[in-house]
Amino acid sequence: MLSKALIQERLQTRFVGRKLFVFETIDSTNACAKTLAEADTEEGAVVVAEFQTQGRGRLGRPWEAEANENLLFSVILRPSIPRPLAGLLTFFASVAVARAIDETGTAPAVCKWPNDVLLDGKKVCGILLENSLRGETIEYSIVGIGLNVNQERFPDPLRHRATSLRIALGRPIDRIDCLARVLLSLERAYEDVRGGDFEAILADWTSRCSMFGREITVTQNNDLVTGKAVGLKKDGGLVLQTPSGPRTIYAGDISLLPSP
Ligand code: BT5
Repeated sequence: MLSKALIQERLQTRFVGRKLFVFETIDSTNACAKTLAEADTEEGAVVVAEFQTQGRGRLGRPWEAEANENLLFSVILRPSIPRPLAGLLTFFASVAVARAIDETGTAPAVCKWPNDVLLDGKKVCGILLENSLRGETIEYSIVGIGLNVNQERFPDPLRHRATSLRIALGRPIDRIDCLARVLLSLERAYEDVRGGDFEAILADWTSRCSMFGREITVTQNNDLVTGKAVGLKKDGGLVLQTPSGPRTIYAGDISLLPSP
């Protein structure tokens, strides 16, 4: 079981996770972190739960994870970066999680635009970034992370699309050790980006992404855009070469089309 004392014993961070809230069951760690951030809780505070009754992804989609098997947590950050860079925090979190996953001995973790981390072509982690913007600045950012750790089976329709560290490695993983690694990785990566320099993060993210040079489809609400993924803009926009010219996409879900 995850306990505050055991987690704090293993933490190697300076500030991330030093203020820690651990729940058995909660609606959503992101919702809780948001309430705490509104009440001026400090940067680096982390909310962890063993189970979420309303775990959420983007656009109100559910995040489903068995109790006591996974990592479900949210980090409060207060980066002093200009508003147009706010969306880049998703890339920072993806890269930080991917680096921590690599340390467990898996094949290199892959990043999928905009907010997924994959192992063996399946989603092992989803990230939900929720920013509170005031004028031109970011008041706070909540980085919500759902990492599948020891769950061995996923219900339909996730069965063929989700995986866990345990499935990838063929052995159970110490969740406290894993959480401590991810929080340390987040803190280290944050040192780079808190002042607005995302260059190294975007380079790492791009090197972990398998879609460039391939035909993909992006679904955005009811809009469907198909084209070749050619690059990532400095603000995180995905550039597609479409039959009607280049297009930059900022939100949506991508799927790779089969190679011809
Ligand atoms: C995400 O959204 O991938 C972001 C998920 C963030 C979850 C964390 S858990 C801690 C924190 N507190 C919260 O309330 N949320 C965050 P999106 O890209 O919209 O993907 C959601 C989709 O992923 C769902 O519609 C499912 O298809 C799929 N999915 C749900 N649970 C999954 C799981 N355990 N593993 C893999 N895929 C899953």
